[in-house]
Amino acid sequence: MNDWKKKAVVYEAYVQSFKDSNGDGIGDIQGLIEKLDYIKNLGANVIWLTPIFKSPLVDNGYDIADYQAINPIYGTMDDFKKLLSKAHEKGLRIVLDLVVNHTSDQHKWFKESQKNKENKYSDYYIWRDPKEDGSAPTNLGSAFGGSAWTYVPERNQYYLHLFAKQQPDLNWDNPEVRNDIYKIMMFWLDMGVDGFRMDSISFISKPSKFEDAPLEDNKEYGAYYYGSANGPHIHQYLQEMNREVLSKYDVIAIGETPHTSAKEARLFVEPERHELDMVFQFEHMHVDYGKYGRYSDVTFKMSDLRNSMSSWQNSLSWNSNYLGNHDQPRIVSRFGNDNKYRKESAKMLAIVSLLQKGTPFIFQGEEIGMTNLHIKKIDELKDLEAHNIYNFLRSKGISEDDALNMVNRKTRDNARTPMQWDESEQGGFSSETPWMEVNPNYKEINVKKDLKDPDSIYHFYQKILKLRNNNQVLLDGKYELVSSDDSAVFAYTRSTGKEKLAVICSFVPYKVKYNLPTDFVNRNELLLSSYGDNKAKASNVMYLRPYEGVVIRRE
Ligand code: ISL
Ligand code: CA
Repeated sequence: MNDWKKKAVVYEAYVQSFKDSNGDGIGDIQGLIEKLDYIKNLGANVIWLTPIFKSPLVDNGYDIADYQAINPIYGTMDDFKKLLSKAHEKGLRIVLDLVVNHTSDQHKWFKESQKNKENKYSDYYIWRDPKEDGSAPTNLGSAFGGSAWTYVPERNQYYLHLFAKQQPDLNWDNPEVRNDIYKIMMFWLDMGVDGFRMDSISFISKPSKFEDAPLEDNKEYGAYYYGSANGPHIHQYLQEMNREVLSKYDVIAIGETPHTSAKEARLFVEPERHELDMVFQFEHMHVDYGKYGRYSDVTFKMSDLRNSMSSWQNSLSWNSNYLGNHDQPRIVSRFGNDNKYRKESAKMLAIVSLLQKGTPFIFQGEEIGMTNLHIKKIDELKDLEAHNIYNFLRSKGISEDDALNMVNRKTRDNARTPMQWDESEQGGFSSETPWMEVNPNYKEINVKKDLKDPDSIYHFYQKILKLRNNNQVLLDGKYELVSSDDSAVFAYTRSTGKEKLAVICSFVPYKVKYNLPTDFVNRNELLLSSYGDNKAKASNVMYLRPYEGVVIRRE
């Protein structure tokens, strides 16, 4: 991996909720341009934009109707070019979301494809005949609920959609599909875009023969990823994409790979395979899954989080380090404490994740400790996933209150509320009513406040990123877990031949005693503490305050 990629620090901007520049309540490209310095000053140098392309927005833009057109609600192609050049002037790179496991059903390819079996696009999607009784080819369910197959009378066939029925899956086995995708990629790369985050990329290669999936817990449908996660030709296609496109540019390729084990993930990212630079894994996002999967009323155990993150650190030479994104709850609400210790735990979570080996990813709002939204009525939620799940939970006899609580903990809307810029109405996000309500705590939690306060979460992110940038050992150094039997503290070291740092993080709301790793005893220097003060050198024991995170150097 070349130097700039190693030093990349990625800020994920969920565009429609980042900054509205023209008062229509929707974040836009111009708004992003206004805030480039904000992102740069934080210490990020790459911005990943969630999809900004033409889309009917059934899944907030992850349903693309034209890959080469900007959705007018975000601005124009000229605005985008301006963003690109302004960002480049400031030394910031721009990464786009490439959503090519599926398109929107409004894409011209699909509109043609569904007409009959004889046109140029008829084989662009995954079409299968009904069963003899006319029912769907298999029991596969969609990720958002219901069957993954939808019937189209014109073809007397079903098409596959792992996600919403308005998101038909592309047929990557068709070389023309792959070619068209490569052309789209080159269109953006030739314009100067610096890389892609590839949505759901582990699902692109489908099984040649679809089969019924085993049904768990009297569910009606089989798991959506059954047979499609890491399908038969996935690596052949990614190597082809690398050969045909990526290798010709100096760009970054980040794959989103749900339902991929660490062993399988190696095949995507080990450099000699010439596929992608890194992947987003999901194992550590499953630490609080329960009987109802993601939407269960379960709280994570720190040791599970530690084991999962460490095993990925040990398995891959480079990781994408993240705790949250636009699909996940707010990290301080999920893994920290969004009440009394919001500030302390937000800082600690930043240390624990961003200093592991790999690329740090910061999702907008994490840097000021934004929290989950606690809605009171299901109608207040926007996300289609939340509504489907709520109905499913209710159908299983779960009470309204309990179902709402389960959805509140995990709904993707938690991450999608507008960015809280200041204490003015609508949190300074927009002059009008935003497309989605601002979290009512915006007067307490906002950027303006954090920029003023030297002890803020924002300023602490700056410190962490500076530390990473100025210490080669944090870029290249080996990751080693210190102890795997401590229930309160997640500690690891980063080391090269001569240098060694220890990152020590408490996950509990009280003071804990921590015995230093032997080689740090009596010889350590404090580089960073989330409590900001300079403690006296620790001899062999450290007393960590609630949610305290520290970085020490071996002397
Ligand atoms: O839903 C999941 C876990 O709760 C994941 O397994 C899911 O498959 C994965 O997060 C895929 O997400 C991406 O593709 C979706 C889109 O809705 C998400 O916003 C995007 O990040 C479909 O394009
Ligand atoms: Ca706008």
